[in-house]
Amino acid sequence: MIQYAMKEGKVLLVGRPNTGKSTFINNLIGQKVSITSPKPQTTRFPIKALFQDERGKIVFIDTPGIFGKTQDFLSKNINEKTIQAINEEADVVIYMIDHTRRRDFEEAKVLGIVRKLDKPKILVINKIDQLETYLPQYEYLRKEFKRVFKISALKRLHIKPLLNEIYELLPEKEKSEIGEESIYPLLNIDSKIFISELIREKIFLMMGEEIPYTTTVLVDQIKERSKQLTFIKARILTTSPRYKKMLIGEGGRKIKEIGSYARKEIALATSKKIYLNLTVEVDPHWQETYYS
Ligand SMILES: Nc1nc2c(ncn2[C@@H]2O[C@H](COP(=O)(O)OP(=O)(O)OP(=O)(O)O)[C@@H](O)[C@H]2O)c(=O)[nH]1
Ligand SMILES: [Mg+2]
Repeated sequence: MIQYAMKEGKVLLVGRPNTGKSTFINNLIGQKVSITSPKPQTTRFPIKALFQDERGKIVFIDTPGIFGKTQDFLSKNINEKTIQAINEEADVVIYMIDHTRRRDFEEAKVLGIVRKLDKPKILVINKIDQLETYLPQYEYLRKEFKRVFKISALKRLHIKPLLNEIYELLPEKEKSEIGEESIYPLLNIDSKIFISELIREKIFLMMGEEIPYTTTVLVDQIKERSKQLTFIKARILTTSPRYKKMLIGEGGRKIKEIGSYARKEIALATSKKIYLNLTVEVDPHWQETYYS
């Protein structure tokens, strides 16, 4: 009998905010493991997700987008932690860019970090389904990256050749070294993180520009009331009474909308009926408490 060694390794996704890193991972895995939104820095901590097929196993590590300007505590902290995560071991690095946005100092900052990484790198130009382009501004990168792929993470275009290349670059392993316990998918009713991330995503999608950055979500309780019904208690923390008012909305309309949208998705993902008790609280110091 011929024994084929399996390929196995870690692939790190790096890029400025909003380039489509989380969308790429979700669409590759086939379920939501990392929340996405049109707002920058939706992802706040590295998220690992396991991809498997007949060729082997790949742990994708999604990272928060690196901000160019970091004046506030939260984004400074996220940047620092992301850079730490980037420097941890990975077998392959995917540097993802969004050709629909101009190259600027933020892109230069990320490129500076990527340049220092002594690992096989792949340049991925995402959002090729979009016609508006600044691609000529990125052409110079072709000299630096031997491997360049143009994809659409959203429309799932040209993902296959990229995946083939990743497998080419990964080492062969006689025996799997991946500990399943350390890996999401977060799609699990017991996961407080998964639920708080889904609620946070709805805030990113349903509130104006500044509000999402003033908030975080804590899940206090997940309790099975019966075989069918699960009770969840969660709190949105925000930094000032003014934001609390906006999150609640007139007659409680906004918070109801956020809660209902999140509840439906949690129910769908877990095949359970969900009762979600969602409230808003003011905590001016949540960033220091939960992100340092
Ligand atoms: N048109 C188009 N939009 C995309 C594509 N990939 C992602 N997007 C959109 O780009 C926005 C950002 O996507 P995310 O996946 O949240 O981006 P990210 O890089 O994870 O962002 P951060 O977590 O903030 O670093 C979302 O509105 C996505 O729907 C794509 O291939 N084409
Ligand atoms: Mg993301």
